[in-house]
Amino acid sequence: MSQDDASLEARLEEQEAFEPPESFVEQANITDPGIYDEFEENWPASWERAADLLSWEEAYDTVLEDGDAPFYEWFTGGKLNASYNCLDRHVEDGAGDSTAIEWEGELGETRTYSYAELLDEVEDFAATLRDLGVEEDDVVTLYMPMIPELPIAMLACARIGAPHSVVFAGFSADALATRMNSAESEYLVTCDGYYRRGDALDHLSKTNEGLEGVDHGVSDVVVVDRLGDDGEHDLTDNQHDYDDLVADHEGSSVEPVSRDAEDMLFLMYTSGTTGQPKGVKHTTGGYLAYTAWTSHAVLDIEAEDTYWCSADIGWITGHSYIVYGPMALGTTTVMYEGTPDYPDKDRLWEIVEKNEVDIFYTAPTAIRAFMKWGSEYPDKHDLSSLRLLGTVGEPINPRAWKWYYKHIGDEECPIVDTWWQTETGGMMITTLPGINIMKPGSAGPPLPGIDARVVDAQGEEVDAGQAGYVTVDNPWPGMLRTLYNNDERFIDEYWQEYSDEEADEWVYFPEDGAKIDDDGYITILGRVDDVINVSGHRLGTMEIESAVVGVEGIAEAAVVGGEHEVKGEAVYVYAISEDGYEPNDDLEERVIDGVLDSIGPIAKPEEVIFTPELPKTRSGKIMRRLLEDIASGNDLGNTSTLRNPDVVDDIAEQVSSD
Ligand code: 6R9
Repeated sequence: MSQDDASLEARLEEQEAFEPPESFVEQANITDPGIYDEFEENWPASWERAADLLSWEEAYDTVLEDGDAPFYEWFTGGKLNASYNCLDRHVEDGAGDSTAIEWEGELGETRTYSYAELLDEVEDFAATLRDLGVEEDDVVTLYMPMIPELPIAMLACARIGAPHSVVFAGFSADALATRMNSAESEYLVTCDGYYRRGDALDHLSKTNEGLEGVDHGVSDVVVVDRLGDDGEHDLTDNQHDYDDLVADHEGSSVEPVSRDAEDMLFLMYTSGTTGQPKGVKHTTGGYLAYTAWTSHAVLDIEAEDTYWCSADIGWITGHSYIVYGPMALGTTTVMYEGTPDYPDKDRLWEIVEKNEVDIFYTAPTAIRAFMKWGSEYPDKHDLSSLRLLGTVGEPINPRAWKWYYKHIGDEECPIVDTWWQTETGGMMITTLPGINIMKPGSAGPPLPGIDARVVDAQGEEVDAGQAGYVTVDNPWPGMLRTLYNNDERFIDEYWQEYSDEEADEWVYFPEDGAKIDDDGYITILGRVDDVINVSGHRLGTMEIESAVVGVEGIAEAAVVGGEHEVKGEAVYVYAISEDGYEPNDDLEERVIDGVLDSIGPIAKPEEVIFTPELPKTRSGKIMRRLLEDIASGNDLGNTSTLRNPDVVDDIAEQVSSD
């Protein structure tokens, strides 16, 4: 590292607030700070601004219908079609030739779809689905990896008014069966397989195993041939080859079905505190308006942009910010099939350079991996096309934020740290990149029109600096409408905690801990089950984690509470050392000092456990609950759904031998 670099690093490390770069502000979609007041003063009519980004077949007559709260309705009386909004209208406006999807397979092959071509594909597949017997309101399950047929199938479903339920391709056969059973879904679109680190994965066998667990009749299964000669392709009687079916429907014209604003667009299953996944229901008008609006206001997307969200479409982030939001705005959305380190650790930066990506949106866990691999990988590429960076999914520690800011954004790109959930449909707490100062580690203020607060257990707003819980006092268009077929659980999970039912005052509870500063910036501390209580003091495990990963030589860490006789709970640190650093007593000492320095003696770790990997869910979230059980010496139960189940035994052995 040169001396210049070293002093730059030192300056960055000290800096706690960052102004949005001038070059960004000059061209930003939203630059008037008056937008916050405007939303508040005119609420809920201010949400018309979001609805105005869409083309409505029939105008809505009410912005917000709150007569049956918390079963809110948005833009009632309005009619529209999501596939029309994401495709036809751009073609009608003369943008048929602009690129809709820029897809890259893991082996390096590419496919480009213009908006006109994508519309053709969607119409052909919509005609196919209809021919198979799919009717309006039938739930179609899509069990597919990151191949273009996935967004095509989603938009085809939307076109004929059949809600889709996408099941992440990395989920197990059991997960597929559970979701198809819950949604009583009789149609499935899947594929023969896909590539991971150069290997052809067999997806069809897993699909077939899942189908055995479906307890109602499945009419038809459509199988995309992704692998060609690399995949076995024996189909049963009700299974059809995608290409054969579509060839029979080539050139079809399928009118977009007119949907009520409140008609279901899709279901997305997400895990809850209990075993049964929750079927989160999103609707056509409110969801599409909300994702289009946040794509415009927060991601600063314009039709001319090339935009890349590296999430998987199997998660809500991919639904909202690969498919619906960006396509409603007519932008070019990049899709990548594979892993970021294949064939080498610069794969993503190669894709950014090649496609001249303007906006890049990813997860903190990915950024920490990039950091661990080292800046030589991004340094090999020209990333100067980038103008905005985003993160989502978990808190980002300031050190990773600054690395992202410097090594990917070259200090020229604002970073939006966007807090939201499957249930919220779109972003809720984040800076507006052309307006707000950025504070690494803090997501920012609630978006205009979002009444998010940080409250104590009684629902009273906490003072600046105090830990509390996030709540949202007013509804918003992108919110879930209910849990599929389970209104009761919907109320229990999200509204019971803070609402006053008698007074008809409803407060949404996302189950996240947070604190707020004097400027109204909210720092998310993690799920409330991650907040630990040490000797009567409430500590955010994420806060401690941030301190740990701030220590030189630590790449990644998870902090949990383990049961403790005297303190109630004690702090356990699981840490991965950076390449080139020995996980020895000295490093342990420095971790403990780091925590003491940044939080205080109350947070002093009981134990620091070095491990080569952390147990993660398939979606890449650290399984903190499991680490708590290890720390507490509890029975670990079934760990087979983890991405890396083997690591659990190794860690448990270390803890018990200490
Ligand atoms: C979009 C998505 C939701 C949970 C949420 C929170 C955590 C998401 C975050 C964040 C801190 C952020 N989360 N974004 N925590 N900062 N910017 O991830 O949806 O999979 O439903 O997860 O993720 O704990 O409650 P989902």
